Amino acid sequence: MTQPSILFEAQDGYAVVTLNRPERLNSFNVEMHERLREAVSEIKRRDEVRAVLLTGAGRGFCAGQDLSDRAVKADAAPVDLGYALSTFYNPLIRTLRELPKPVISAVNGVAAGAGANLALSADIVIAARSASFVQAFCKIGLVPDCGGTYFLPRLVGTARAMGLALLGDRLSAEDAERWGLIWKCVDDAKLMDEARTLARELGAGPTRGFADIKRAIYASATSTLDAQLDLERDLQRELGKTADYREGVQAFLEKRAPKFSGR
Ligand code: LHQ
Repeated sequence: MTQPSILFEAQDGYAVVTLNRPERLNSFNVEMHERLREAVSEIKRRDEVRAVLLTGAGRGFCAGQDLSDRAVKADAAPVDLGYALSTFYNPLIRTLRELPKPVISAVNGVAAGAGANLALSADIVIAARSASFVQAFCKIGLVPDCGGTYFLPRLVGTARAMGLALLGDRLSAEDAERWGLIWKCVDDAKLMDEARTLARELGAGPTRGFADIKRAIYASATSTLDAQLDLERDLQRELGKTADYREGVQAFLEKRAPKFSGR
C-alpha cells in the first residue's frame, strides 16, 4: 500500500503536518500539493486548531519541486512552470502567511528550492543542527520562488540573499541561525520536542493577538512608521475588546497563569 504523501494530526490546540515522500526528500508532486491544500483548509476551518507545525518525514524537510514529475518535465515541448506556481505554490505561501494562527516549520533535514522557501515562509523556523537550506533554483536556470526573492533580502540583507540565490550553496542550520535567516537551530534529537513545545505554547495563546502580530509585522515590510503607528492603534483598539485581553490582565493582577480561549 502506498503511504499518504501528507500526514496530519491535531491535538492539544495545534496541528502537525508532515510532508511524507521521504524517498524523494519530500519533494512536491501534484498529489502532495493537493493533500497539503486539504490539510491547510482543515486547519483554517477548525477553530480549536490554533497553531501549525510543518515538518518532513525521513532525512529531508523538502527538496522543492519533484523534478521527475510529469507536470514540470523539461523535454522537447516547452513547459509552463508559471502554471504550477499559480495553481499550487503561490496560493500555499499566501495562505500560510495570511493564516490567522502561528505557523512553525521544524526543518528536520535539507530544505531545497521551493522547500527552502516554504520553510522560510513560516512565522517561526526552528531547524535541526544537521539541516541545511539550499536556494537550488540557480542550478537549473530558475529564480528563487515561493517568496524567496521577498524573504531572503528582508531576512539576511541583499548581499547574503544575492550570494545564496546566485551560488546555490548549502547554508547550514547553524549559519542560518547566525545570519538571522531562522529563529533557532537545536540538536537533532531535540528538534521535534522543542517544536512541539513551541506549537503547544502558541496553540494555547491569545490567538487573535497572534494573528494581528503576524499582520502587523508582515505589513511593516512594505510600510512606513506612520502607517504602522496607525495600524498598531487600530489593532490594539480591537484587541482591547477581546476575552483574551481581559483574561491576560486579570491573570497578571491575580499573579496566576492566564487561560486564553483564542477569542
Ligand atoms: C529528488 C529531488 C527533487 C526529484 C532529491 N526531485 N527527486 C516550482 C515550480 C515549477 C517547477 C520548477 O520548480 C519549482 C520550484 C523548485 O523547487 S525548483 C528546485 C527544485 N529542487 C531542486 O533543484 C533540488 C534538487 N535536489 C538536490 O539538489 C539535492 O537532492 C539536495 C541538495 C536537496 C539533497 O542532496 P543529497 O542530500 O545529496 O540527496 P540526493 O541528491 O542523493 O537525493 C536523494 C534522493 O532524492 C535522490 O534519489 P535517488 O533515487 O538517487 O536516491 C534524488 O534524486 C531525490 N531527489 N531532490 N527535487
